[in-house]
Amino acid sequence: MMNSVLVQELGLTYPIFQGGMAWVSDAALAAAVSNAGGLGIISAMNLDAEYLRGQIQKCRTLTDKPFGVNVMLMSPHVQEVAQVCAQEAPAVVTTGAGLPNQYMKPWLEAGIRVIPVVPSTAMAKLVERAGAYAVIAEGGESGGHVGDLSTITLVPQVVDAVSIPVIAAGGIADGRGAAVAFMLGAVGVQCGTVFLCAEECTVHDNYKQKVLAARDIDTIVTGKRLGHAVRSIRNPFTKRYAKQEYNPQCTDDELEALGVGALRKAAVEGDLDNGCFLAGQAAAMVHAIRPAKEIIETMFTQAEQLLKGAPAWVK
Ligand code: TUI
Repeated sequence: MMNSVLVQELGLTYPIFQGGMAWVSDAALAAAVSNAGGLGIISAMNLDAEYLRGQIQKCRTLTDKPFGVNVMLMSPHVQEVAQVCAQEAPAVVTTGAGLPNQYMKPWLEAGIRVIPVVPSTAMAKLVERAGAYAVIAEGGESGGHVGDLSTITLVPQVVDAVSIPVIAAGGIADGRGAAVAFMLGAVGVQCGTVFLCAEECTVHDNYKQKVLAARDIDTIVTGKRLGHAVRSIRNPFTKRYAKQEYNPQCTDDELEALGVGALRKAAVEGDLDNGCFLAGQAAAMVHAIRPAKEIIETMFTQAEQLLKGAPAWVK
């Protein structure tokens, strides 16, 4: 078994979070991960507060274990979503795509452990000062909204910059990645892409098939021109988008309009041509649809073996 502050203090069996993925991380997936001994996370994405309340309440009927909520800070509903978090008080709130400081006080007062995703040491320090319990240092290998640094450079720098626990994310899909995270000074990992192919994940089957078919170079980052770079699996949508991104005749508003609804089209409709299939570089390392419990247990059996074998490298 892994020895980690996340296991001791959050009541987990395995030090792994399931990332909050828009249109993917619902109560069913979160409960499956929590029941398997990790921390399941419901994504509030860009829907309203009542959607989130319903998902939290549903999750409570599916598991007695702790779970979390991910607040996407660019959501138009972020104020009311933040309020529902304070009212419903899940064990953990993670945040993404922005600085959460202005929302944190009511969460902390409700006894929630606030764990922001940070793409830099500067942001890690800011949220530490505001009372974050831990940070998730997410490298640009991840799917969705990406920062500039890679996981292998970001994690140790964040570990050195703050005194709160650091969780590593971005590019981790098996026990090798998890073992590396601990070597870099992290106390746990957050994984998204590998859980897209969890049996309990309710995303459209075409999405799972896109992940299963992905090769190493099949993801692409688009959206830099508008200031929010996102990584997804190459398809006709990303081809059209990338072309327009470099077309000076295409206005920013037109570019923005191209992306509207594309996540939903991928996750709910399985629209292979017009959907945006967010996934990390680890997509190519996902080879099967498996129960969440099996994904987690296999990962940590391998990580434990590797870490136990580490002394063999030293004479
Ligand atoms: O948030 C994510 N991943 C996401 S959010 C998302 S929805 C979306 N759709 C279109 C455009 C943008 C988002 C899809 N995937 N991961 C956590 C994460 N947070 N990665 C990077 C960051 C981040 C970036 C900048 C956190 C803070 C930050 O602060 C910069 C600022 O000035 O706000």
